[in-house]
Amino acid sequence: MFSKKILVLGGDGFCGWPTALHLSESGYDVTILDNLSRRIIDLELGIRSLTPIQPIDIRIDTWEKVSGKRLGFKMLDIATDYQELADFLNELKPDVIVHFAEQRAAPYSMRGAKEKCYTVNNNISGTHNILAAIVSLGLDTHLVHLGTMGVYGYTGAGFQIPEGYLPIEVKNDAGEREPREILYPTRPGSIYHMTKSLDQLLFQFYAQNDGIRITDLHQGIVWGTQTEETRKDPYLVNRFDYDGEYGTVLNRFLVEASIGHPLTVHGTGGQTRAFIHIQDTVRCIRLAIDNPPKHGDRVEILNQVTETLRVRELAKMVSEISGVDIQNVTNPRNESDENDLDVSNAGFLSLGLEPITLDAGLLDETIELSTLYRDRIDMRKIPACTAWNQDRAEVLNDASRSDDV
Ligand code: NAD
Ligand code: USQ
Repeated sequence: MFSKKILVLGGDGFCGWPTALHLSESGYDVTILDNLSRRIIDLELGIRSLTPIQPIDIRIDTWEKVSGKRLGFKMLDIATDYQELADFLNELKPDVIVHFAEQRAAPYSMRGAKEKCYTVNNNISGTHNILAAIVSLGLDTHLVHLGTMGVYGYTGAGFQIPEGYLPIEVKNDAGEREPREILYPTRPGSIYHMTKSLDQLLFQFYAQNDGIRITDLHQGIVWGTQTEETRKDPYLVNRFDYDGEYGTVLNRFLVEASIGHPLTVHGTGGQTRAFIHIQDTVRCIRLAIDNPPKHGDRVEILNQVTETLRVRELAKMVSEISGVDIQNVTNPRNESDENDLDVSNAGFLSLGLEPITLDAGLLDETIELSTLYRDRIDMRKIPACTAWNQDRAEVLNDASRSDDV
């Protein structure tokens, strides 16, 4: 039987690892490519995954033992090693490339000039190198990229945010109104989110100029840890970030709850964000692979989200199940304290996604995992200290001085 060859870029990461396992379990021939830069950033920041993730070779051997299926692995930097990447793609000739391999933390991307430059160079060059290699090798590869909801911005549009394209009307030269569709105007809130906005333009160009088939998934904040496959053996456990740079809001609240640390709500907590459980992430990727756009189509953009909630609603939910207090801390980010967010996810629902929602008992699973590994939690790494700009830095400094008094 023909089995699609899938290359998972960034397959050692939080979303990439469970996706690689899910695709392998589903019968695809899967190869992971990763430069292990996240493990190096962990060392640089003095942080580590809450869960004891195994080295990549042990992960791969364990999966073979559990499933009887072997994952390929290539260690390579897609942003700096163009020729090696092109040679590898030419050898593998993947039917599908799933692209997770970017620096993905907004706070890390705002730490300083070094991290801003790294994030832009890594993310933009990586994405462009893949596109240029597909064209120059004449590959018929479907590229599935992980984008972000943050490209739309969080200003509260006053209407449901569509999937990537905004229908507008323009007046033509004869003064008649004509309908058009344009890429939704981006309004990124961090350097990281900005790289995803720039990725979109690269995709638009290569789809239109070279007919590459591209699916761009605007994903919300991923929560949870384990999936059906990563639960099969402790050595397959997924990465879990809880620190102030890489930890995302709901996962941080769940870890805080497990150690009795007050839940760190930034500002009023009126920020509305979109969420998706990691199990749904891997299902969505498979649906995207199984439903590629046609040659000559524009970039297929799907919003990979299952629900929207305010940060304070999340905190209330976690506080109610754990009894831990909520603390409104000074917000280090330059963002609206209160925003509405209504976003369409009609594409994935029409492809058959049955969303997992927040009250599905999976909050308990993550709290249990945090409790199991509580000895690995470093309390000093919990505060989010990266200020978005000079004004925010001064407000944060003032707040910490008044805490000292
Ligand atoms: P992660 O940091 O856990 O994983 C990213 C992986 O990519 C790491 O293993 C890293 O070593 C690898 N990588 C980075 N740059 C590379 C390069 N130049 N060459 C080769 N490998 C490289 O991040 P994640 O949470 O798994 O996110 C994966 C993707 O999904 C990212 O693009 C991110 O923007 C997107 N996303 C994540 C979330 C979330 O909540 N985690 C939400 C929306 C979108
Ligand atoms: N927040 C808190 N307390 C915390 C941590 C965060 O109130 O302890 C707030 C933030 O100020 C922000 C919101 O929670 O308003 C979300 O922050 P986050 O760190 O959970 O998410 P974000 O920085 O947006 O980034 C994450 C992933 C990124 C992905 C994005 C999807 O790291 O890779 O692209 O979620 S989205 O937000 O939909 O664009």
